[in-house]
Amino acid sequence: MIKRFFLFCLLVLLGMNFSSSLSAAEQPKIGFIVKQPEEPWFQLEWKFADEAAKEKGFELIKISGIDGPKVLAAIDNLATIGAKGFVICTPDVKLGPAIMMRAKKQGMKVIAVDDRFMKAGKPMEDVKYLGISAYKIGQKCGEEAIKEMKNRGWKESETGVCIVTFDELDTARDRTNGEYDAIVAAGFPKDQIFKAAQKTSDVPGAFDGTNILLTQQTGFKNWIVTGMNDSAAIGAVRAMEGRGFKADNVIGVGINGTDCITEFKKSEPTGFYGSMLLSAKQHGYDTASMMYDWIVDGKEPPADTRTVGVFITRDTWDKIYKEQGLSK
Ligand code: FCA
Repeated sequence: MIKRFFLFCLLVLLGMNFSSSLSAAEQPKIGFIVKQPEEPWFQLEWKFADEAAKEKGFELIKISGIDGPKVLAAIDNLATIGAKGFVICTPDVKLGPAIMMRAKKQGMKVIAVDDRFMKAGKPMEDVKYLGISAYKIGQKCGEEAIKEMKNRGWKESETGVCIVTFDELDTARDRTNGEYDAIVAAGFPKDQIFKAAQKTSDVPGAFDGTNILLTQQTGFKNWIVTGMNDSAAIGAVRAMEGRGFKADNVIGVGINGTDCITEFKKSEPTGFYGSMLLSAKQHGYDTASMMYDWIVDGKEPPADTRTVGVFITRDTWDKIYKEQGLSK
């Protein structure tokens, strides 16, 4: 009897060992390539994708793909180690066809996240995509900025609007068009709304673009600044500070709600007023999970998923972060 019991235990233990080593070896590998790994937004996407990997049991390979050659090399490397698919926020939407060609050659599945692939100036609708409801989110930024302008009792005639634009990118253009339209819809004079083009979609790009605008427009006491994301608004706020416009005279509104937390945590408020907090969890966790289900169960992801956002400010972000399980 005792002998039998020990034999049973031994078999159970062996079985456990065997099955766990088997599953480790058989865990599918999934790549997650991002264009700007230094942005907190992309770090959060990765973090949530990692959570999906732990829960579902796959290996997530996080790769920085800052330009075309790096992305194509990353796809080849992923194929070499046996990955069957990847999620990507491409550094350039025009790389879409080249990425798809390489993925096809390597027999890999692709989900585009955040930035949609373009071919001959049109979105590649045949590539699975998860992105934000860009225009609506932009509109909300415009509405919130105008609301705050009214709260502060600023005179319209003394206020300029600076919209930092990055028109090469569809999702960016939709966002800034939404911002512009909402501000115009609120009755704000069109000739006091200015676009400051970004050469690069980062803080220095927005800083430079806004500085150029500020050398041309010197007559305003107050400024509303907004753009495609937090980096755009932060760059513009820094340029404003350089010209003496501080928190009391600047309403900066961003998008992402992730790259602006350092602004909110500063002991004194800056001109960065608020941001549309997007769902990094859906962008990271959901896309990675969809890729897993596609590879393992053959379940195709939806063709086009759009996510929404919620407005946060220096006063509300902490509470909303806690509610969403984002606080550390
Ligand atoms: C783009 C932007 C990011 C983020 C994302 C949802 O990729 O560059 O900052 O806003 O869309």
